[in-house]
Amino acid sequence: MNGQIDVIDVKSEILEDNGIEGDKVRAYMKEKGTYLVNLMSSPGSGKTTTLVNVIKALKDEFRIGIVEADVDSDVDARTVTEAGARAVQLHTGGSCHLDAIMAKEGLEKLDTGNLDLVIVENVGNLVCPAEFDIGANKRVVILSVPEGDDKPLKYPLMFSVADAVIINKMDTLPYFDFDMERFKKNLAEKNGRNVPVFPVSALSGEGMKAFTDWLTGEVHQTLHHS
Ligand SMILES: Nc1nc2c(ncn2[C@@H]2O[C@H](COP(=O)(O)OP(=O)(O)OP(=O)(O)O)[C@@H](O)[C@H]2O)c(=O)[nH]1
Ligand SMILES: [Mg+2]
Repeated sequence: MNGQIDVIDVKSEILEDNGIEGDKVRAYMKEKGTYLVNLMSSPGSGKTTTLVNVIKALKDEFRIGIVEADVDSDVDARTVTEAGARAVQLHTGGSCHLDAIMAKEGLEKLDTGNLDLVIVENVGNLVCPAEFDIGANKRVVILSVPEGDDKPLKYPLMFSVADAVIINKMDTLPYFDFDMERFKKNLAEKNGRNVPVFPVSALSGEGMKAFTDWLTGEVHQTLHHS
């Protein structure tokens, strides 16, 4: 043994026409006049808790719908409904991600013609959802402090496709060795677009206004200039 690590590429073929399906969803949403966000993270990073903050902050500004995607259960759909959004729950039947065709089923069910902003909470996973373009205007990735600042290096595709990154659970910073500058350096290595980073605590709501302000600006810019 010489200490060399064998790296085996095990990635299977990506659906070749998913990009085309993503474009169809984008055209469908444009026609409806609805802005679409694809929200992705590991399980438990705080997607649903963030959504509750966003719904509470923006429900007077926008008519908001949520598509929840999980392998099973409807707990998240119930949580966001209680917060004041219209929601549908998709079960992926064991699949670790949504593709554009699955997402469109949820969007049609939501009747997006009456909505300004739809956020898809993707299946909790930092690998598979990154590979699928579901036709969103923006892809937002959440990373929570306990997961560590090295994640862009380990899950490069997810961080390279991100249009914005939320760093959640900032209230736990004293207990972990998460270093924000190191994170930003790791992110920049995999994503050269200088995307915004929003440090927040979804639990307390701290920092969330910067994110909801950014999102509001993006929605207005897209819906009123297209
Ligand atoms: N301390 C702390 N806990 C948080 C914060 N945000 C979320 N949590 C907790 O983290 C746990 C998971 O949060 P969720 O919002 O359900 O995470 P999720 O990403 O939607 O999880 P899945 O849908 O299962 O992938 C819950 O117990 C939340 O209360 C935060 O900012 N700080
Ligand atoms: Mg959730």
